Amino acid sequence: MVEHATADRLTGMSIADPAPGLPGFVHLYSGKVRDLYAPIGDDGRAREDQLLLVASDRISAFDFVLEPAIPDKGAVLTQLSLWWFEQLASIVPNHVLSTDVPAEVAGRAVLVRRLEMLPVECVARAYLTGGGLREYAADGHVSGIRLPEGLVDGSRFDQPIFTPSTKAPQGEHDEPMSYAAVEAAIGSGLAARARELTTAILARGNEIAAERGILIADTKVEFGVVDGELVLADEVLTPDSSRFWPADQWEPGHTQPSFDKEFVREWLLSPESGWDKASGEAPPPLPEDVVERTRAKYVEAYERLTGTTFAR
Ligand code: Q0Z
Repeated sequence: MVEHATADRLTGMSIADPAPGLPGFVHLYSGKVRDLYAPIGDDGRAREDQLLLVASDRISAFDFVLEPAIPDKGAVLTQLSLWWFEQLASIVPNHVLSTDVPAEVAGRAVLVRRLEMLPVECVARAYLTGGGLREYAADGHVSGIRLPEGLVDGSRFDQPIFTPSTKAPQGEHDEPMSYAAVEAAIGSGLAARARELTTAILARGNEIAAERGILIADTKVEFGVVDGELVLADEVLTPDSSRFWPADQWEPGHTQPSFDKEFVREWLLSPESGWDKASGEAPPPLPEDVVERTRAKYVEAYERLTGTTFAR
């Protein structure tokens, strides 16, 4: 088989393969922008205790995966997530085993401990926006938490709130979950710990990011369970798992510009793109300058947060 294409079963035509085969690994699953593999063990079978998480350069917006890819996005997000795991190590242990990965995915893949994952998306919000804002507008509550009157899009909470959601199958949207439903799903002890850790991760993340001119409006984290204790898994505090906002443009009362996808969304919604969001059609390919400026935003987020240069 060729490396970056695969034959279509019916037509025999070559089609783009978003998750090429990796020697020594079995492909398990691909999300919109990431791919999951299992290493093949000495016995020639897929290991059940480890996973390889591979971040691609693909970018999504308005629920579409766009073309072309953003060069280095996968490496920037992987390196940022690894940096955050270190920053958070005194708060929570994590799933990372090794960054020694095949050359094809160097810098954008991590070998991790395969865990029993909580069947809950653990979301914390430090600012009101998105789905939280929609819930608040309906009845003044978010995830069952009564909030003060008069909040607007972009308002900051005194402290992050826990707003868990269901893990929807691919192609469907996560639904808000009450705290009682989380307790019923995983038990009250793990629910309390998940709430405590998720909000602590966002609070600490914002302490660090604020010094570097970035606000983290909200974030989604995933936990596994080892010996009854929570272990932080997946990716953490990246622009794909969180809303990053430029601090100097924060102005409650309207939608805040997205740190990373601002140029992409602006161009797609502009007349220049010729795309009608309501049409249901796939968006047109991004122009080179939008790709380049978007790449620069990911690199800027990485460099501002970590205080180090991103080496390609
Ligand atoms: C993460 C995902 C994808 C990357 C499963 N340590 C773990 N143990 C068990 N399962 C997971 C993890 Cl991180 C796990 N995902 C989400 C999908 C690429 C991550 F396609 N799914």
